[in-house]
Amino acid sequence: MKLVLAIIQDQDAARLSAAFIDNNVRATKLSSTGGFLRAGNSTYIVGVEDDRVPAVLDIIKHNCQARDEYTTPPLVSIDAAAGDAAATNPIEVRVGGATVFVLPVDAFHQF
Ligand code: 2BA
Repeated sequence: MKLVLAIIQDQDAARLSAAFIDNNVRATKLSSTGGFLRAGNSTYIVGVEDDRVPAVLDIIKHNCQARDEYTTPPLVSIDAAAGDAAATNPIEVRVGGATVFVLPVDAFHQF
């Protein structure tokens, strides 16, 4: 058995949840926050038999799309001693459709 951890954009969550249900994939959705953009995203935990991992990855791949987002980096200090800081220009980042980890599962219990 494997544990698939998939971090996706919130905009794709409803579609992905529906696709999991349609394909009889059991999943748990967590609300998460990206460390860089500090924006909300969604993390899915999916426990699945080894032979179904490729199908689960395929569902994620086909229901999550990459998008360009803009973020403003933190103020840059130009004279720390004087406490001066300059605003920085927004930068564009390409946020992936999905960041996915596949982990081995030692044991699975449901009580
Ligand atoms: P965030 O950390 O908010 O990152 C959003 C996007 O910002 C990233 O997209 C990437 O394009 C960019 N980015 C992240 N860190 C950066 C940095 N230090 N310098 C420049 N640009 C940076 P993705 O790579 O597609 O990641 C989307 C989300 O997936 C991330 O949101 C984070 O929540 C998660 N993630 C990505 N890689 C991860 C990892 N190795 N471990 C845990 N979570 C990860």
